[in-house]
Amino acid sequence: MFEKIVIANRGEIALRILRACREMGIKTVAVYSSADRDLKHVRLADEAVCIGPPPSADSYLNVPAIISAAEVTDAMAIHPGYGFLAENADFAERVEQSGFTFIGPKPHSIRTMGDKIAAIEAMNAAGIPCVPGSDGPITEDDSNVLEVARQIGYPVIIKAAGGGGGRGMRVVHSEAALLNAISLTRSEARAAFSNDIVYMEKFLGDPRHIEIQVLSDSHGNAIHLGERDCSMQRRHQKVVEEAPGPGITAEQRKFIGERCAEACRSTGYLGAGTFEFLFENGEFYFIEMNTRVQVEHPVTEMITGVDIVKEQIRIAAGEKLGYKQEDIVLRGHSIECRINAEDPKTFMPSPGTINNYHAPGGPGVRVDSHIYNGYRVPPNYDSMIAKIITHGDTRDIAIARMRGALSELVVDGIKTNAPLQLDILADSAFQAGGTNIHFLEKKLGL
Ligand code: MV4
Repeated sequence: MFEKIVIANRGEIALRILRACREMGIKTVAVYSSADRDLKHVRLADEAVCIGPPPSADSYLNVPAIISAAEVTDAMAIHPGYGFLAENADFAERVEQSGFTFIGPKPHSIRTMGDKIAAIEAMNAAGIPCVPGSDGPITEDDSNVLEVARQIGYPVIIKAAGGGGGRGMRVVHSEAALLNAISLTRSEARAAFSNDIVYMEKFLGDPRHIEIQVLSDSHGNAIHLGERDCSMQRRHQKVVEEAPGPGITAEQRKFIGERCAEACRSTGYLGAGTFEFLFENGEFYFIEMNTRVQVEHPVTEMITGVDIVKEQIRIAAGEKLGYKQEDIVLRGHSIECRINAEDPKTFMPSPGTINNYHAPGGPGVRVDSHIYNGYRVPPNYDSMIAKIITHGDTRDIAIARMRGALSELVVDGIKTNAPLQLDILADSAFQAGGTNIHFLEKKLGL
């Protein structure tokens, strides 16, 4: 096992990784920007190294600074968390070339999944159901492109191979609009991702976003931990997540979960990963794979009892998975609400000093947060300041516990989206379960 790990991230996930390390007897090195000297995990870490000024590009994305922090502290591995360098294949490669272990998949897997066309091709080959589409890049042969779209049937969606997470997409409703839409998406993709390769899929009108969590070790063992429903989102930012997915049957879970685990085995995937699907009319359609630990991993931890971050570290150290598929038994229901430092109506960021903080508690309530009384939320980074996670034997109990937890939460001095979260939880459609990806934007009148 590693003796010392560099935590190449900030905020709640850095603290989450530190807690896993502490339990495992691993020493920690925090790397932080000059805006983040007062982060909770920086104080708790065994060592801390300042890696640059506040802008992410000069600190949390500064590859040489992070690798030298590992060198000067004599660490053995680097955990990237989520965001920042977590899905940067070149970073993973340079970490390994410098003699450290990257806690995540091999650079090849990260690179394949970063190219959305290569990802779909690999997943098709591995037996994962995908959205009907162009099966590769859209060509320059316009008559062929029109024929491909006719075969798929309108509406179709044009996506950038270098995009993902909702960036670089355009829906096309008719043949008359197709070629122009492709040109526009190409130009935008060229500017945004320096890659103008685009592909086409059937556009699904009102799907849910269901994702499967997997763990895969270096000894050929892979398991799935069931699904999460992340449909409650606004502008591709998830707001509420839950596990299991309302209405997903044990048979559907086994069908898609086993295919994902088998895809991990056949592609030599290493570590934690998430297969993202659109789910419509009882069918799963693969769209992307995330090769990192995700923000919403706690809901899966709550219903499975598996510590996903500890498993990531154990797998990276070459240990065998601590679980077989039959060991994974789902218990109860879990919901996560992301608490952001933002205006609940305008969604404008609301950085500043938290002068009074009371965390909720009680049975089935977990709070993953780095904030404390007197903490100043810097304006430079993502506005998420806490995740409230509840668990109960039933979805109704998890919802009741979340409504209680949100009403107990006090964060004075800045605005938060807690009022929006309470509105969502009070909504009868949310309470019924199974709302789709458009529900929240419609509710907000967008
Ligand atoms: C789609 C789609 C409908 N049909 N693909 C957006 C994020 C990116 N991961 C894929 N996205 C979508 N792909 C087809 N063929 C609708 C979306 C989409 C979406 C997906 C998941 C969660 C929220 C979303 C919000 C808007 C659109």
